[in-house]
Amino acid sequence: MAYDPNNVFAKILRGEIPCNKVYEDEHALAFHDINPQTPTHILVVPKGAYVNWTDFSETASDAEIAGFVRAIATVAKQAGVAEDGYRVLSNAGVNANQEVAHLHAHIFAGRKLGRMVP
Ligand code: IU
Repeated sequence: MAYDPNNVFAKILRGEIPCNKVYEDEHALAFHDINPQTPTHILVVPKGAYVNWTDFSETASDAEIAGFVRAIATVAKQAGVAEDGYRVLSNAGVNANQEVAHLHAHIFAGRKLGRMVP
């Protein structure tokens, strides 16, 4: 799928739409989900223009990939949920109900989470 530069996370990255930012570095931006499903629900997005794991893994640099993964762990620690535990989830594609076509990882935390079910 071609990357749409007008997707909402692209607009957030460009500063055209505000977000409740919790973390930013060279490779990633993290902000609170606008419709939280758990007491802590943060989205981490890579700064590059990637739709999903396919184009990210095939075209991002190793530094971008490492930066994104590190940002997820850093955000969880910074949010104070690393000790008690959290869930990282990323929807990719239609069957997973990916709503925003810019790669992102959800961090869910702040309460006991149910078992993962498809
Ligand atoms: P999904 O993995 O693509 O299904 O999740 C997209 C998430 O982006 C979803 O949890 C929305 O609540 C969230 N979101 C947001 O935080 N800010 C927005 O402006 C929009 C969606 I549109």
